Amino acid sequence: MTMSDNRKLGIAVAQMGPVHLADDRKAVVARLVEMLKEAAARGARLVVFPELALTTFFPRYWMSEEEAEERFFEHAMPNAHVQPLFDLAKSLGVGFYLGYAERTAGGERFNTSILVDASGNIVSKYRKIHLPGHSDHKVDAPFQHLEKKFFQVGDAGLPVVEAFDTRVGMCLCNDRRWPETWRMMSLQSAEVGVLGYNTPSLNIHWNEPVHLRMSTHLISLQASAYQNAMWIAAAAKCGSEDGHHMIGGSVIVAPTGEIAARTVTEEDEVIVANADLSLVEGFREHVFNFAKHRRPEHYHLIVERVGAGEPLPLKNI
Ligand code: CDV
Repeated sequence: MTMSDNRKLGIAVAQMGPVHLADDRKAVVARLVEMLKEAAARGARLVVFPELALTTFFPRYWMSEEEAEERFFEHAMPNAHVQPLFDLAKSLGVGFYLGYAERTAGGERFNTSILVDASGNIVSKYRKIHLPGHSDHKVDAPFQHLEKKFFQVGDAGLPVVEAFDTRVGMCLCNDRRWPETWRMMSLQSAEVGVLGYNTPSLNIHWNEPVHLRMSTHLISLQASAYQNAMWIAAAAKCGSEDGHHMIGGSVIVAPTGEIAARTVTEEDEVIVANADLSLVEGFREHVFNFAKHRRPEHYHLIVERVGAGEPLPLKNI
């Protein structure tokens, strides 16, 4: 594909290595600060951090909701722990995307992310919609996946916001596996989708071979970037958190479906791409010109049915 000089956005993904139970917020934020500095020095204007970036991936542990709130949730954003990140971003003129566990003033709990612009203002918030896992205690399992216990289903939709001279859509982890996530973004003309994830290498829900964890992750992102003609920037928290391994494979994917940048470690690592946003326009004028080619009158089951059901009656045969 030919690239144009017209519309470029320096996007960085700041992958995180493990965050252990013993690691405090101050130490974690210091790591984020270092990666933000590196990303800015390498030309990024937007830095994408992982889901639940400030703590270990705590839904793997059985505990009461009250204990989880006390240990792992943020009760305000920004707060004293993350303020250094906001201050640095503002002074460097760089924005960021950050996932964290949110406890609202009204006592609700969400798996949340925020988009912060180059002036240090929170310009959008997302609360995770596709919550995987379970709410009961699986006593025989090697670890838990308690997102359905600790979090409510998000109530902020799939937001797309004008920022960084483009439109940015936000989502978290399991959302990437659902085509509806990305279609909701592209129908709002998002040109960039940002994603943070924690993907355990073992899946306690079904016996999925370990190698498929990486391939289903990449397939989801590459297909979604292409089919929705958008850039996707995806940041992992990975490596072994107190013996619980999670995949890396943080990527920046172009609207061609090609991987423009990919991490090679399971540690803190910054990757950068100078994303040509005109690629989005090219696809949307031609093969994925939605206004010309989509046929929503034939898609009604997508919003009418949740689970799979019977085939529709045959028509005009
Ligand atoms: N944090 C996640 O949403 N993780 C899921 C796992 C449980 C499959 C994921 O889709 O990666």
